[in-house]
Amino acid sequence: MTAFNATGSESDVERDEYTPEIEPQATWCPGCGDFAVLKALKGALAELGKDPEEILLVSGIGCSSKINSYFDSYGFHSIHGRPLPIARSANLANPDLEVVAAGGDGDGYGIGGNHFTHSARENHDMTYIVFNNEVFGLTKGQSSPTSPKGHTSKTQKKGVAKDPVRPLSLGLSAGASYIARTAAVNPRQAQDILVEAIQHDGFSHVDFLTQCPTWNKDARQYVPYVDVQDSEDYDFDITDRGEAFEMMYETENALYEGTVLTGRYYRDEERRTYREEKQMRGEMPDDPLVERYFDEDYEWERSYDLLDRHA
Ligand SMILES: Cc1ncc(C[n+]2csc(CCOP(=O)(O)OP(=O)(O)O)c2C)c(N)n1
Ligand code: SF4
Repeated sequence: MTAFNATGSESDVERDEYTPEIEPQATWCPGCGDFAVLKALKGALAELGKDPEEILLVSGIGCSSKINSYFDSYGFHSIHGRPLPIARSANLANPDLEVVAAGGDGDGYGIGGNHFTHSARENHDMTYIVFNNEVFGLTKGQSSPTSPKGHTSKTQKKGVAKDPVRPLSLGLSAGASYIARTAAVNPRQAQDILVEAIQHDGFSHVDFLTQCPTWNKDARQYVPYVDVQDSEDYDFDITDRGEAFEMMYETENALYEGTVLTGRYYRDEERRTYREEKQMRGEMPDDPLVERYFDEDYEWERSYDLLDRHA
């Protein structure tokens, strides 16, 4: 069967091609929002006509990071909070790979928060999907960086005393050049957003609201969403950083007041990726490391010169 993408062009790649031949024993709970991310990602890559061998999926540790087990492509199931450094290096070594990094809100906005801000700052060409269920799922329900103030859990019996991390504003202030939020309850929008994020040249940050019915029954992820881009009330210029900040401020407050707003918030097509910036400065050769590695005639002296010059 042929898949059609948002612009109507055809792709011969089917969603099922990303399903491993030997399916692992499912360890995601019934009703977990992570299934929706998996489906949307497979759908987006199929829509784009990407073969599984063109993809590298790098994850951290957490329920969400188990996505690698359910996905057939090159993969790297790394350590807690560390998918981005691995994804960055892979992208620099082999820019032909479509690099997707994935993990939970604890993984990305907590322990890996520093990698998140600096990957966005450097505008590495990749898509980063954060499964935001506002809780630590794998370790059984502790409050996470996005749990709202007052959220009670086994570790926060009297309720979280801190304000939550504001992921969209954080991504924008750090320098991500594509930012969107979508939700497991909205599969069509989720797939469209992942198509755009993957196509975007630069660091794409997708905050994906997922539900954890096992440990976070109160999450607002079940509340009906409003698509900011489709709503007449939210007519703004997606390329204007100031307007994006205002929209995010409104959205991130609204989330904690009970309204889930999702959609695209920011897109900067002009900004150079890290690779482009380095190449423009003559600090990175045109031929990627992976090609040099497999090229028996490669003059390694050239790389050493380059290293010396920039040491
Ligand atoms: C360095 C390190 N610290 C802590 C842990 C324990 N740990 C594993 S997963 C996790 C949090 C998972 O929550 P999140 O990243 O939000 O993902 P989810 O399980 O909700 O998808 C923690 C604290 C670990 N594995 N490694
Ligand atoms: S514990 Fe929560 S996040 Fe983990 S698989 Fe179950 S429902 Fe999903």
